[in-house]
Amino acid sequence: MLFLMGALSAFAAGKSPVVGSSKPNVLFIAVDDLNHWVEPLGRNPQAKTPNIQRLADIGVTFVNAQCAVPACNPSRGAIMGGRRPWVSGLYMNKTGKWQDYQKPGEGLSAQFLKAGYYVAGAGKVYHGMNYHPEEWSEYLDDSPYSLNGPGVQKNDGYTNDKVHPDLKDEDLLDWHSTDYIIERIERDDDQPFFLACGLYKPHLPFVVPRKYYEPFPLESIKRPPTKKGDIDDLPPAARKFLSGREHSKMLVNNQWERAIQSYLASIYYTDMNIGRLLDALEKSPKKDNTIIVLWTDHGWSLGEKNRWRKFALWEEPARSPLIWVAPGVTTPGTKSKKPVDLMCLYPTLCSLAGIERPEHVSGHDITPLLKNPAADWAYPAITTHGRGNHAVRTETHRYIRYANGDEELYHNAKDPYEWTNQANNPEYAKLKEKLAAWLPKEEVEQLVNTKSKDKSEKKAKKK
Ligand SMILES: [Ca+2]
Repeated sequence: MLFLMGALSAFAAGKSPVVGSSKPNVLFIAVDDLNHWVEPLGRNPQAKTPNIQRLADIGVTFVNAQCAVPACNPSRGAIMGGRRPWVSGLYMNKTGKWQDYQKPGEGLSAQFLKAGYYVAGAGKVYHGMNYHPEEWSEYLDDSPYSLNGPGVQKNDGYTNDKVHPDLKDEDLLDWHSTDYIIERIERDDDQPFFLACGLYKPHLPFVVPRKYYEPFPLESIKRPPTKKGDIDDLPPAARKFLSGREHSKMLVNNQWERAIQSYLASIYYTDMNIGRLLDALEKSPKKDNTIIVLWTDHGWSLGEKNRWRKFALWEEPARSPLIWVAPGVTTPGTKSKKPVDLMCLYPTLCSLAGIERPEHVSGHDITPLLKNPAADWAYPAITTHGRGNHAVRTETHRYIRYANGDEELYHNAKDPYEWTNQANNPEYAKLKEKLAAWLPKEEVEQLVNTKSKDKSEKKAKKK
């Protein structure tokens, strides 16, 4: 009866009594291959990300956030589906489509849809630019748009050689994904929204309009710090992830600085689109009732440990920008040093919106850290790259163990680039044991790599 009276008085005041209208909106920003070269994390002072900094200024930045998996397909599958690779079996980019591991209705957006939200998405939220249609009210049809602009091929790589002189902001899909989400932020209705904007850049090829290169003249570009002999103390299992040939090519062709320049330009372009989303929300009457979360699927190496890209368990490929704004919960401009991994997204968003968390969902609800970034936190962040290979990251250390038992241990607080593997130092034996206790006791099998299976079948047929 009380509820009915409330509804009637809302009518009298000229407001429509939409059920759930007090629920917070969610602006969910997913960025592809954006590493910790963003201003609030400060890993590379050359980077320009004024809008990501602006977001950090109104929220809480997690300075020790780690991906669940350092590859697009399994990272996104784990975050959006709520299952770690060792539970789902989705370990790598090539272990099948994420849809094979997640039934419609199990995903994060589906919970918001069921709770009465308007749920729309654009761009790369899941890998492969696709989604379960049942889990969204609407999704941007991206078929008219180009990922990289006219004339650019997927493998056109690391430098700006292929950038068309007249390439414009709106020639790239990300511009349109951003527009699509802005249009929905601006809608004047009372239904709460969950809007997911999946930005594809800075993913390769590093091709964005020319103006984004201008603040980064080639002669000013500095390489990240490296140490001669850094990789000499890596165990055999770790060496598989070094991709040395790619780095040699970079050196032979004198392209290291050019690649860094192009990555910085690509980040700067992405930051511009994030700024457009923030502008729209700032102007909206909904801004004080909208949660914002910015995350990236994993980090990226640019020559550290003589390697490039993601696909490894070290700090560069595993550390991920993660920033939250939750009105009434977070304090503007704060930082949390507590280690969290991106499995937190699903349970935390459910918790903040008062939506029941499905039973299959793992990961920690980090609401206590959103309220108090220095709150007691008992858990490390865990990253998995292939069955049996895991990193356990605390506020100060990283422990890596591979399927064959090989180990690495780094004192990140003293050795931020992980140059000195302390795994064989007896001083750390107890710490290693403590961190190893977080590793999964059982892991499901990895399905056969569908591509290599095709190849081996073709080979067998040829014979
Ligand atoms: Ca080393």
